[in-house]
Amino acid sequence: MKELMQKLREASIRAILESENVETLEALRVKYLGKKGELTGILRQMGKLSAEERPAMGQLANQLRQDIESAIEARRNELQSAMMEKKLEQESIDVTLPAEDLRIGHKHPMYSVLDQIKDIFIGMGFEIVDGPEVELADYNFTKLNIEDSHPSREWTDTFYFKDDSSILLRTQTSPMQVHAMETKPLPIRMIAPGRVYRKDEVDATHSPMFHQIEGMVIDKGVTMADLKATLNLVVEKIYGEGTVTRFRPHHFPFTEPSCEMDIQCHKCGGKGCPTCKGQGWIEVLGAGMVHPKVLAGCGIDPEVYSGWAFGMGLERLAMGEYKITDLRLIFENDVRFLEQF
Ligand code: 2NL
Repeated sequence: MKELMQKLREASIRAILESENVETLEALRVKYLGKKGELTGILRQMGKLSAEERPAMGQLANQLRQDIESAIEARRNELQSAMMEKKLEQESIDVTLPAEDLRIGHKHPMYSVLDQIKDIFIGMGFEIVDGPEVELADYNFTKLNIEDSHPSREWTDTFYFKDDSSILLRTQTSPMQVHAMETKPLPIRMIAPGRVYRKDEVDATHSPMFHQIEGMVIDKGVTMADLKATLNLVVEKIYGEGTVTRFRPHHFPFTEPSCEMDIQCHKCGGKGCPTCKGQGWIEVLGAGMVHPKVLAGCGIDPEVYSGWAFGMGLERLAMGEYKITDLRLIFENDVRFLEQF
């Protein structure tokens, strides 16, 4: 029995030292020390021994168990630290390797023109107002003196949320000025840029979603002279000093009188060229004196206060500024397009 144990000691210690990973090591533990293991097998035979022999053999067996256990433990530690070392080696970072190229994005051309316009108006003391794209028809149409039968209210033109045409996607940014007149203390100097929606089929010049910027001033004694002077200053900042403008009579339900402003073509100086389509003039915005009915409807006394307002499409401005010929390019967000600005 002593010999059996000596053989087991030699065989097990060797196998433990030669084991290559913790899984094999665990299998060895079961093989030698498990319930059906080899040492247990030997201990079972203790019954055959005499009472004198038994204690010494028992002690030997216990010693062997302890030695095998500590050999397993020692090998386990060795294997684990080797594994850790290998892992650390694999995960080490070579800080001298060249870094991956970071693709840094940049401003969308729409936001370049928008930010430019914002800066101009902020410089003149205007406030920038943001607001909801889902509106009540009351704010989008009625309070702007747009009558019930106006074509822009048609189901074919406007995105409505309800059968009764009471809630819609705003078709212009004017509801923002209505909210401002109803809630802000006077005087008001504000611009309201944002998305607007109309049921248009997509083509090179139309999109069901586009951007507008509207502006408004309400104060005592505001006249058409303020409108012209301010807007002249704005286009000079955008198109350069000395830019010639003209104001043509027009009609909007929410302003009276109303006008459209053209700039003399900055390309040909008014002679007529492809940029101005041979006209010599380029239409840039619509404007007018806020209609007394609109003021009164927002709780402002038109006998005391007056105001001017304007509205313009941002896409057309961006397309002109960056020579973009197809509106769809602005919304596709293809990096090959965006990278050019
Ligand atoms: C255009 C013309 C315009 C306004 C918008 C406005 C808003 C209120 C009262 C009065 Cl609350 N006016 N906005 C005024 C004149 C013209 O837009 O061609 N937009 C693209």
